[in-house]
Amino acid sequence: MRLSRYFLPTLKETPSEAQIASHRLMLRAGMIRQSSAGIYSWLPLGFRVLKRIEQIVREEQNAIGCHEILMPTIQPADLWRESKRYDAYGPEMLRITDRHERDMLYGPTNEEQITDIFRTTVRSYRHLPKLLYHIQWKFRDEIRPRFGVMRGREFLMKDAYSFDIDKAGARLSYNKMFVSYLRTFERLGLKAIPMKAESGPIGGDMSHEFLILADTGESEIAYHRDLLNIDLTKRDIDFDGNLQPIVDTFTLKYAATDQERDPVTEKNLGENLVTGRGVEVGHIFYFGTKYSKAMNALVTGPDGDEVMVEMGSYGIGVSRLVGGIIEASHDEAGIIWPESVAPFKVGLINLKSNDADCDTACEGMYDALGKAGVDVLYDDRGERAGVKFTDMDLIGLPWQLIAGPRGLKAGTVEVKCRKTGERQEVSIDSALSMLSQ
Ligand code: 5CA
Repeated sequence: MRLSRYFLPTLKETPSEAQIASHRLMLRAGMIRQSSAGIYSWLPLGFRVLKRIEQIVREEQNAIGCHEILMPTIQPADLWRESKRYDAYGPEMLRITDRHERDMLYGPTNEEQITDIFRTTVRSYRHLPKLLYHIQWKFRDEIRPRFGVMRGREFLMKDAYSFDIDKAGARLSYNKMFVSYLRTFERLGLKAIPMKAESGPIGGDMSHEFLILADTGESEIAYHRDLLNIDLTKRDIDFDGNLQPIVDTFTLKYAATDQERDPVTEKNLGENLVTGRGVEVGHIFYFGTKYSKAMNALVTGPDGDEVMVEMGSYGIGVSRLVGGIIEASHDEAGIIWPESVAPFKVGLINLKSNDADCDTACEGMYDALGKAGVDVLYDDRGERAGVKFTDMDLIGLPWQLIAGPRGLKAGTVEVKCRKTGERQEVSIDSALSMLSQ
C-alpha cells in the first residue's frame, strides 16, 4: 500500500477526551473515529487489525470443531420474554419497535437466538455435541462507555454456544473452549490469566474470565507467577483427548480478583505471588439447562426419553482486543504491534522522495516484497524524514525498512525492529530476505 494514496488520518495532538494509552493511540494513529458515545467507525488501519484478530479467533474456534454461523443483530423481544431476560436485562438493552409495533431489540448477546435455532433443528442426542459460534456486533447501552473500544456501546464479539446431552459432555465442551482461549490469546501475542468468575446476567454455575495484563486494566488481580510461563502454541494439543490436566494446570494455580484475594494463600505463595491489573478479554460460562428449560430445548436421549440439553456460552471481545493489545504493547512513541495482528508487516520509508536513487530503490523493494507476499506500507509521501519516522513509530508496524541517499550510495538500507529499536545496516538483498521470512 502506498501511503500517498492510503487513508491514514494521523493526529499530531493528543485528543483530550482519551484517558488511556490505547484510546489515545488508536485516535492518533487514525484507526478509529468516534460516531457517538461508545460507538466508533473503523478506518482502514484499524479495520485491518480488527480483521486479523477476528481471523485468529476464527481459526482457533474452527480448530476445536466449533462451526461458524451468523445470527442477526436485531432480535425479536418474544424470544427474550421466554427466557425472562427481556425485563431482567434493564436499560442496557436497546429496545426497538418496528413499523408493525412489534418489539425488537439490538442483541447484547445471543443465548436466546441460538437456543431457538437449536430447538427447531436438533431432535436427537445422536447430533450432539454441537459447538456453534458467530462473530457479530453487539449493543449494550453501557452507563459509562469509556476508554474507546475497550468499553464501547457497540462492539464486536465472538460468541460461541455448546450443546451437550449431559453434564459430563458439557464439561468437555467447556474444557475445549478453555484451552482454545489460551491458545487464541497466545497467538495474539498476549498472556491471558483465567480466573474463576461470577456469571452475572448470563447465569449459571461455572465461569471463567480471561484477563490480559495491562496497567490500565479495570480489574485488580493477584496470581501465581507460573501462570505467565506456560506456552501452549508450541504444543500439539489433541482437542478430542483429555484436556483436564491442562485446565487443572491453570485453574489450580492461584489467580484471584481483588474481591476474592486470600491473604493466607498469598502469604504461602511468597515470591511466586504477582499482583497487577488486567483487562477482561474473554468470558466463558457453563449454565446447564437454564435456557433449554425456559425455552423448551429438548432432544431424545439414548433410551427414548426427552432430555433438556446442557449448554454453555463463550465470549471473546474482538474489538476490545484491539485496545487490549495496544495497552499491553506500546511505548512513548506509539503502538508496537505483535506480528500476528499487525496491519502491515513492514513500513518502507523513503527518506527523500523525488530523489531518483531513493525512488528507484524503494519502488524495487516495494515490488519485491509485494511479490514475496509481504504486506508493506510504503511511505512515498513528499514529507520530511522526521514526519515519516514519527508516523511510522506511531502506527507501530513490526519492521521499518529505511532507504536514504547516503546509505544507497554505499549500497545499504536500514532495517529497524519497532519492538527493540534495534537497527541494522544491510544490503538491499539481505533486507529483502530478512523481511520475506
Ligand atoms: N453471552 C456471554 C458469552 S458469549 C457474554 O455475553 N459474555 S460477556 O458479557 O462476558 O461478554 C463477552 C466479552 O465481550 C467480554 O469478555 C469482553 O471482552 C467483551 N465485552 C463485553 N462488554 C463489552 C463492551 N461494552 N465493550 C467492549 N467489549 C465488551
